[in-house]
Amino acid sequence: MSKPLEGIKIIDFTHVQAGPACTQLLAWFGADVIKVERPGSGDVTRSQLRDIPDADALYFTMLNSNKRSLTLDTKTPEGKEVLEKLVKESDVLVENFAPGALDRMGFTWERLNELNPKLIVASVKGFSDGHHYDDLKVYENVAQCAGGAASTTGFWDGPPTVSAAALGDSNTGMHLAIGILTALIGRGQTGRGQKVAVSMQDSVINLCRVKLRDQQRLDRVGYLEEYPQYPHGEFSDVVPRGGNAGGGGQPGWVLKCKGWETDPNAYIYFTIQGHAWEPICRALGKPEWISDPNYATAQARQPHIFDIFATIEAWLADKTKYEAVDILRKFDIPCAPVLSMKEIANDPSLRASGTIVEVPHKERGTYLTVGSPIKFSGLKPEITGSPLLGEHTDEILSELGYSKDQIANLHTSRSV
Ligand code: CAO
Repeated sequence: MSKPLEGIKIIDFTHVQAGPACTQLLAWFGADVIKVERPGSGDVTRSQLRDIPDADALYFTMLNSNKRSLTLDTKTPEGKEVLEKLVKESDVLVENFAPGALDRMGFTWERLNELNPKLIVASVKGFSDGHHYDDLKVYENVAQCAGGAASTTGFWDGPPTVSAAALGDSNTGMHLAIGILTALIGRGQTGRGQKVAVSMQDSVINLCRVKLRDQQRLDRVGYLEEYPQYPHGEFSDVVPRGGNAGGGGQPGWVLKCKGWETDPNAYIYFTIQGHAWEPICRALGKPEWISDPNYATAQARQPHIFDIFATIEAWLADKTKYEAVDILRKFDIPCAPVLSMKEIANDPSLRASGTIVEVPHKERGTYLTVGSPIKFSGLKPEITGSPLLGEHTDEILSELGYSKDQIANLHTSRSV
């Protein structure tokens, strides 16, 4: 099966998570992604949080599948020359170095554009260009705090809380991938490359747009009826943390199921969809609630929504989370079990769909990773293991026209 991005060559000058998540996605869909890494050490994640001594850590392997690895010291004259050759032959350069690092290396946008006017130069930074924090180095949780996610996540009586989901890192990488594909289509129209920049703060804000919605509603009316603070608690002038409340017009909460006393994940998420009220009442064995004026409308339910959740929890007390969902799904009620990572790793449906895949690796044997969450009718992305450090150095150099002797010299000078 041919892959849509076959023929697109990408210089993957990325590290840690935000950049690698972007280029990995493009590699799945057929791009030739050449990961450029410092000789000797490589991407810092190769050795971070290792579970097997001396083998590439899962942090690296799970973000760098389907790529080739070229070791290159881009600060030596020989290394710069190799990079320049690569730039002339590539379609995209992706980087997520600290602000100014690429310029300090001598590869400003102007220089790259001069070397290859068709090149798309894509960058992740913590903050956008011109922002008063644009000189900052940024990691995941910093972005979640600067992007409004932390102030609106967690419980009202606790501190701002970050999410386990990589809203700052992988999410930014996904935004950048969209930017790159857009620029590639744009290049097809103009014949010219361009600079594509995505900031981690902006990407988090983009996912927090419903909280900006809430800020404006709060400014106007002084309360937010879908938050647990309504109607009994207090609102200040900023969007509060709403615990596990549903973020839209459908109230919901995480509810205890059988075994919650010992199993930290024996819970389901239960949504009270307005038009599903009748089936909910039937599922719970509370048909009298259907026409009771205290329960019949969403507005009537809101003041005592937590009493309703308590009644549902009483119904759930003798049911596992799976049993509960199996009953509720028959009534068309939007709900799901709270799944642990262990359950996700072993879920047969996720294995069958290719969302969780086991891939071979030269040092590790096999490892589990997340495959493409995007499914196509005409493409089945095949996930391959991540490359060892410098595994493809000689191969890539010879593709660039270097002779065996020249490659040997580059090794001797430690430029590759
Ligand atoms: N050859 C030679 N030098 C190389 C090289 C190579 N192949 N690859 C990297 N380097 C150099 C860089 O040029 C830089 O050198 P200078 O500081 O002398 O300019 C140096 O390595 C360190 O790069 P860095 O500053 O990007 O790395 P760091 O570990 O200090 O910071 C991070 C890491 C992520 C905080 C920073 O890169 C950053 O803020 N990136 C942008 C935001 C981002 O993507 N964050 C998400 C990370 S995922 O959680």
